[in-house]
Amino acid sequence: MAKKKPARSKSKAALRKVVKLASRKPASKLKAKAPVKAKINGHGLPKPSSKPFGKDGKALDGIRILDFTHVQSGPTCTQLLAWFGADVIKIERPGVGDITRGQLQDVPNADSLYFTMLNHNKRSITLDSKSKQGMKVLERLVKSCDALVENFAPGALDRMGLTWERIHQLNPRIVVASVKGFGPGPYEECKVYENVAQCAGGSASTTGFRDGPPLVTGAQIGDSGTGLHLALGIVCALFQRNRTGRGQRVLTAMQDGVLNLCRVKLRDQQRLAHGPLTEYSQYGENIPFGAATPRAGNDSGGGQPGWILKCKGWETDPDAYIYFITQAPVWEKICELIGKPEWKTDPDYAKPPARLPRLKHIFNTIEEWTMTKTKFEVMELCNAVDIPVGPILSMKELAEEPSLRETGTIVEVDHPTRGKYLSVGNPIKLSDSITEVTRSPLLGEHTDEILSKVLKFTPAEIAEIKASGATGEAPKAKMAAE
Ligand code: CAO
Repeated sequence: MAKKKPARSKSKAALRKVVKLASRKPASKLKAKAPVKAKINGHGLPKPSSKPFGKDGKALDGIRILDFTHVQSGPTCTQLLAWFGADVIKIERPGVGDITRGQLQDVPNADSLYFTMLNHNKRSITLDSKSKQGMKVLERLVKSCDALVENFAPGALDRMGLTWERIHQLNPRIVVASVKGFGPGPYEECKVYENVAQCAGGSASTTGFRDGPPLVTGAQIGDSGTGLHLALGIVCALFQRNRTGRGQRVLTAMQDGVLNLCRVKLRDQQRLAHGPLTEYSQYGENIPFGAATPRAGNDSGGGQPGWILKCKGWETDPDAYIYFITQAPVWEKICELIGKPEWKTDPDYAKPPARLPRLKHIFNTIEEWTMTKTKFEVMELCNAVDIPVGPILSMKELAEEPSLRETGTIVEVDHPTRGKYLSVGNPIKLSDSITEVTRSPLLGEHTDEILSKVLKFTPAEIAEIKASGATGEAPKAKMAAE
């Protein structure tokens, strides 16, 4: 039997073509043999756009997301993808929608800020995924999307009939991305909300004061933090798909996401085996360490001691405080500023190890100085000499901060039923993919256009889908006839 010639690898052929193109020279210079580059970064890419930055579309143009998310973690992820230009189609249960539409409502009969601030730039279709016609629409969506994103309770997608195997069979190129509370293990079946994740991921046990109970933080590291992790996973999976041609599953467990953000506390857990954590104020207070990383109050998580100090007005303003870091290289400047020049040479204060056992006294002394100034005055005086400090900014102050408006980090959005409101815009700025924040969709606002324009159902098919009640209450005449 004749030996079959091995098929030439596609990637090798593509590479050869690129190398050929890269080494193409004007005819006048073709005499000398052009050097062949083995592999160049960005091979296979089109030539750099000549359009001005910000005028050549968006990073994720052409990517369509089947957004089966609700509450906060999943919607955070899909909102980011939408801000980068993906066409995000949010599927919501007819008549109800994402439960957050009606949670913490401040304006009667209008979508809540909880919902509107997590669902910008998306389209909404109402669909009962448990009905026959609903599943027909859903399957067509699966076939036409690049990623399905969901954060249902464990097993819910499977119970709908959308197992990974089924989805992959319908569309082998689709990425299926999920947020779950826990990864595989003893808790994988559990439903999880933000604070559960903060507690299970190591944040609560390391937050708060040593002599008080564990604390949850206001930052939504379990929900929004995990949504951020998931978005990166999806973009990576889409990137890998460019090479492999196939989709894959992406899982981010909220416990894992929180633990990732608490990385420095696992660092400290291991350091405990080699002695006390000298940068923790507990050390300076001669309080022995236990078996686990303790809560450290407002101690800095890094190698430079820090603490929150009162500023002028603290008696009446709950946010008149500043975070003060005694960074070693600027210690002498700190001593000058607070009126303690003798500390520069005093062996009890001059070097960082000498300061560690007396941090409480040091911060009390610095506080005597900060209390004579507003947090903004401290900020100005310290930054002028490179001393890192952080004013405790209230949400009111942030909402009114002009520079955040200018960068689009705080945006004002108009909404047909609730009017104007403030939101946090895209915190990730790309110079060639500029984010415009548009309002969240009303429930089912885009059902018709998605059925006809995206999924190309015929008018007769759309009538059949609607009459079945799969997209909402079925038309009355039809219902009566059934
Ligand atoms: N049509 C028909 N049914 C639908 C539907 C639709 N369009 N959309 C959702 N459903 C159904 C689901 O199929 C599920 O039904 P079954 O339980 O019968 O399979 C049901 O609605 C409820 O889904 P759920 O269990 O996910 O919702 P819940 O309110 O009970 O739980 C939550 C909410 C967040 C605890 C759970 O979804 C979860 O643990 N998610 C993973 C972790 C996560 O993301 N948590 C963060 C939430 S933000 O704080």
